[in-house]
Amino acid sequence: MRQIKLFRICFIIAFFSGFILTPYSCARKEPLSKDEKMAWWREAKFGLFIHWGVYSIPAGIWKGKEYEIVGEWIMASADIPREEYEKLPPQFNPIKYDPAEWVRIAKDAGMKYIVITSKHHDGFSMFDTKANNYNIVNATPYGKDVLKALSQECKKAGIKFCVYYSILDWHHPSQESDRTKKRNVDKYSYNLMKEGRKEEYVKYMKLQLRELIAGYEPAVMWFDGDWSDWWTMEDGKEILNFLWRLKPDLIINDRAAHDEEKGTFLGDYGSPEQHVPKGGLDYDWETCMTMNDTWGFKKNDHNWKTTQVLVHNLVDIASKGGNFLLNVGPTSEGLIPEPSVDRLHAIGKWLRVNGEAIYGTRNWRTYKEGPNDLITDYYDKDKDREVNFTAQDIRFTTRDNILYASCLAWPDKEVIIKSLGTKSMPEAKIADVTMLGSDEKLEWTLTEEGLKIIPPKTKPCEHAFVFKIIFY
Ligand code: JFZ
Repeated sequence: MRQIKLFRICFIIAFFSGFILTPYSCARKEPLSKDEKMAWWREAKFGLFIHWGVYSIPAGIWKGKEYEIVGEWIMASADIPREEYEKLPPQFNPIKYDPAEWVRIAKDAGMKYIVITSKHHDGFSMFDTKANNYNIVNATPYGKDVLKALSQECKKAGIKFCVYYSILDWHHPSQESDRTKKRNVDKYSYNLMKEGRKEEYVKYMKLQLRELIAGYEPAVMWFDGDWSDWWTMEDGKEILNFLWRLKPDLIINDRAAHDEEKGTFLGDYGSPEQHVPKGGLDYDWETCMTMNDTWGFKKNDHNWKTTQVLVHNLVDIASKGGNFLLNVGPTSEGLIPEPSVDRLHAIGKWLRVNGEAIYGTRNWRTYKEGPNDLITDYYDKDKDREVNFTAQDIRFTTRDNILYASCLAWPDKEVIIKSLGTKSMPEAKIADVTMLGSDEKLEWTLTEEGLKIIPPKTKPCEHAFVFKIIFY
């Protein structure tokens, strides 16, 4: 009797709560708006790119010869036959891999998301896949799913886990290198699709993408290698829709479906590489960049950008409304190179003082003031990467009624922010001016020429110095 009564009460609660919850559950079925979907990504601003695969074993050198181009391209640059490249996985045993440590390094750097290569152009899968045996679990002595471990650590740490996936595939039997192309790299860059085998490859891709979505719940799918002739805009569109049916809130970059000539793309954001677009872009974008001259580990690449250059890039990118995806190439043992770790730590130190000028900010009416610009790309290895910025070189970001003005050099005398002069911005009513990380009360006056600020006596940090200007 008592049981029946309890049952009846439960039933009544369940019945009425159904009524109460219905409107909410219906609301949840509404498709996410682009703004809702992109909210975390726009807020995040700074992420870690990881290029890791069996190419970290040769590390830029094949049969004693050193190759100029990026480490993850060694199969192409050294023109290594498949059977020979297949000897690498049995040597891949990253016993020092510590995913918790990698996540700690990213977090310490102030990064909010991690994008790791699940399969690069060499076709080797760094995750547990049933699509073939050419993967970390089945083909290496290590035998463990490195992506799974990283995704779990990211979840624990509150960092968004994201994956890179290459459409171009040098190992899949459906594709072959174009032997008519002269340079080794070109032979592979635009693979040919064997007659009648595209369907088989798309099926393979879909199986892998489904595995990635189901097993790793990536927040971003970072495609690459869509430039071969046999891959069309239509193919890209189909893949994007396939993914969004599986995971509606998945953010996808522009590299599964883009039209180089028309400058159009399908997907959520643009992915400029190794440079920061001059005035920014009028859609969501993320610059990906290396710290030295390679994505995948190269033993002899010691051409590291300084922390200062990297902080300046971060500030410049934020001032133009973009995100910064900064790369590391771990070794075949599973270690992130020390020079990378040092720089990441130093950027984190800067962000702990100045993070509020970066995270969750937008670009302001103008992104900069002052004479100098960042160098526009980093392909030229011999070019000096350091720009001699002055304290007049300022980058702006904004949130609510706050304007952040970052000086790219230490201002040892009065700073004049011209964009805020009563002539150029008569409506500006300033309530307060401080410098992030400094307790010193600042003297400031608003004049026709600009906002004049006497900087604090002591530097609160290095590399870039942020005035926080609060408007009424
Ligand atoms: C691609 C990859 O080939 C490279 O290995 C790395 O993963 C990087 C992040 O992305 O690099 C490209 C892609 C496109 C061009 C140049 C390099 N491009 O269009 O000139």
